[in-house]
Amino acid sequence: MRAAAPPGRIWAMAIVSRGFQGRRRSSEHRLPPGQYETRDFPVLSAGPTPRVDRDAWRFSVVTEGGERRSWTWPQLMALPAERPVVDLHCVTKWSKFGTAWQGVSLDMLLADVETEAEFALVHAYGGYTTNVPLKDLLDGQAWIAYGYDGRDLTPEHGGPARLLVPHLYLWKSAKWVRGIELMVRDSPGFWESAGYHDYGDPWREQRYQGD
Ligand SMILES: Nc1nc2c(c(=O)[nH]1)N[C@H]1C(S)=C(S)[C@@H](COP(=O)(O)O)O[C@H]1N2
Ligand SMILES: [Mo]
Repeated sequence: MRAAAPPGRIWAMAIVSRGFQGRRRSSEHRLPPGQYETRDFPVLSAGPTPRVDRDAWRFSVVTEGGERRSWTWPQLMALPAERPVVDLHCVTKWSKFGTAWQGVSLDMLLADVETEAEFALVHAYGGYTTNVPLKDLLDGQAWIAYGYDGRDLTPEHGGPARLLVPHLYLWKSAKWVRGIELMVRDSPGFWESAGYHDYGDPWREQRYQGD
């Protein structure tokens, strides 16, 4: 019998579609341990904001064998864009729910790259680095994001483009991203070398080494 959906089903669908506007769960359940919710979008940068010209901008992937693939800005723009809506969690304890981005999935950029590497060191214009296991950049978990809230990503927040890997603390989402170095062995980035956790899962509160 498929004549009518049971009332329970209709109610569930209403909840689900509300979720796409950004209130999927009550805020306690969206908030990892030790975090608080903010509506602002704070800017956290370890140094000055680099101004990167789109004409000169490149994004490169370099394998453990030294093979390089690079994309210019028009080449990035020509790739299919996704519009992830995600919660952000900064290690300084603020979380921001339902942020709306536009960017290219790393699945797309890494699809033709042949590698045995299990680790990635992400490099940014300005010299910032951060390490992420390669598998955390795949399967719809990470993007090269160039749009935020329907507009171009501003330089303060990492424009022209930043990494977005929202299931890890936000220091992993390198602003002004310029490339990914694939590595057979893990190597710490900027904050990881300064005592922050190698992996940085907010739900396991992996803030510092040893957490
Ligand atoms: N290149 C670069 N990326 C960076 C940083 C940085 O200093 N340089 N700071 C990180 C940290 S600690 C955080 S919390 C987020 C902050 O992103 P936002 O300024 O857009 O909020 O960017 C991350 N990415
Ligand atoms: Mo941070």
